[in-house]
Amino acid sequence: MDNVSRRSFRIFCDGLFRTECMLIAVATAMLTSSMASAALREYRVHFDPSPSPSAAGYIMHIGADSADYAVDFDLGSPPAGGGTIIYAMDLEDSVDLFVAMRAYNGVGDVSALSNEIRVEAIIPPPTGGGDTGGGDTGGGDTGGGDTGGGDTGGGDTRGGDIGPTPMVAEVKLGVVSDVSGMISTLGIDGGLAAMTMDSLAAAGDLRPTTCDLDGDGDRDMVVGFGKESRGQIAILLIEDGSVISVQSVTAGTPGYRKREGYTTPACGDLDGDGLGEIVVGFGPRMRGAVQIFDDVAAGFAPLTTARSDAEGFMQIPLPRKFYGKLYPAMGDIDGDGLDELVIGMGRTRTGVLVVLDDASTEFAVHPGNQTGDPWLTVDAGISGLKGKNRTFPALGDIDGDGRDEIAVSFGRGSHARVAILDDAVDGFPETPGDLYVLATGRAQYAESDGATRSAFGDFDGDGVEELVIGFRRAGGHEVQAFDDIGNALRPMQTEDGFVQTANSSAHIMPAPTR
Ligand SMILES: [Ca+2]
Ligand SMILES: [Ca+2]
Ligand SMILES: [Ca+2]
Ligand SMILES: [Ca+2]
Repeated sequence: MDNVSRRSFRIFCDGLFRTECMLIAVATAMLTSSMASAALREYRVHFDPSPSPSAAGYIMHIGADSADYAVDFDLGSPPAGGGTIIYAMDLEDSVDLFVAMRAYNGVGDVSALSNEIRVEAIIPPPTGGGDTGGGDTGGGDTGGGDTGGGDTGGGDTRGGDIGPTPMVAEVKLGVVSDVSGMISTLGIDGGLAAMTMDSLAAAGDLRPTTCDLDGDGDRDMVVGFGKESRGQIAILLIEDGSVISVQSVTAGTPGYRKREGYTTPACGDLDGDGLGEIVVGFGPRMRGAVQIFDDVAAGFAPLTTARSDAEGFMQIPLPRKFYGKLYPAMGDIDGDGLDELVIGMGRTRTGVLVVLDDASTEFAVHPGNQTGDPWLTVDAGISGLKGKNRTFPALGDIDGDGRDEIAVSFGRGSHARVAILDDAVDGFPETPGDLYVLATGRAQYAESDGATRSAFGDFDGDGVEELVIGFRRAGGHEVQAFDDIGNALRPMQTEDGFVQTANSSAHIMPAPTR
């Protein structure tokens, strides 16, 4: 594995082509010392899924010698409902690589290897010229043929000279706390800057979210904490990167605060007046209720509506027998200027989301949901979780059309896949072709843990939002940023999109303040 570095592969399994899954390898050349000289290459490899109905997933094998594979990656299965998988991994780019596939079934039996394709090494450009080199080398032209469980079709290759999109210098990607309770922000160079202090943050369980609470055009932050917080939530108004006001609210019933106490807040403008409201998700003891707090002008008092009581508690429609946590998020999925309320859930049989319309409709189930159920199923092709699916939504306009998409992160065992649902107008959210599944994280993390958190922000200042992904445990010290859809979800800032802190035990929670 020592020589595995610097080349990233992407795999798309596109639901529009049910019988065909495409594998795209993106190879990014490291070109001498010139910053702007990285060349991006994409390799497309098509393969037909195994004809066996018992095939549960696919493994990609890669080696530096033909038929001698040093590393393998469990790709899981393509989403049953269709969609696109993009799989990124870092690989050596100075040697030819040989790639083959196997299918496996639910009890771990594996098929014979498919035929093999070769991905050619990237030939370094002449040095010293200072110009961007790269050219169009690489791009293994792969033959067809079929073997075993997979028919590996021709790999059509695409050259290019596109490097990672640079971010605006002042972008902060997430927050981290230390044992003193200091909450720091992660800059694009991996540096940490102290933002505020909160004794509740000392336990290391931060649940931050960002939005414009006071209508001044920049983002503020709301932070929930773990059990020891007993429902306390910090509200940080931020201007020019500095915290100018700290307020707090206490969420949950007295019994909840005592026994579970942790909170997952979201914020957004539910009534379209330009000021952000706060919605808080809880653990199982709140039995599927969230709590809504009004905006800063109302002193963040509980918001009473036809659906929420005097304390702001509102029951969310739940699948039967649901007994888990709720993870709210907000965004404008229909472009009417009011934010919808999207609720992710813990411990469900499949990935489930509830999408409620804004406050003007009293949080009715959003009409974009045509399923007949109050919830939507999000199938990212993750198998084997057995009732332990968790969905963590985030909303942002990643295609720049003025309506927010929903990114859904999942828990442990999800191979670091993130599903992206198009907005409520352009096919929201059940059209298979509109469900993208983005494979994130380093290959080893995706395999061993795979839990992610997503957040959106405009990191390059072009007015379109990008996506930042956070990990945990062994992956917690870094986040990974992806450019918008118009820029093909390419990595940002670094060639693989990772921005990391020097402290390997840090746990960065994605929470862009831009
Ligand atoms: Ca509002
Ligand atoms: Ca809306
Ligand atoms: Ca959009
Ligand atoms: Ca942008």
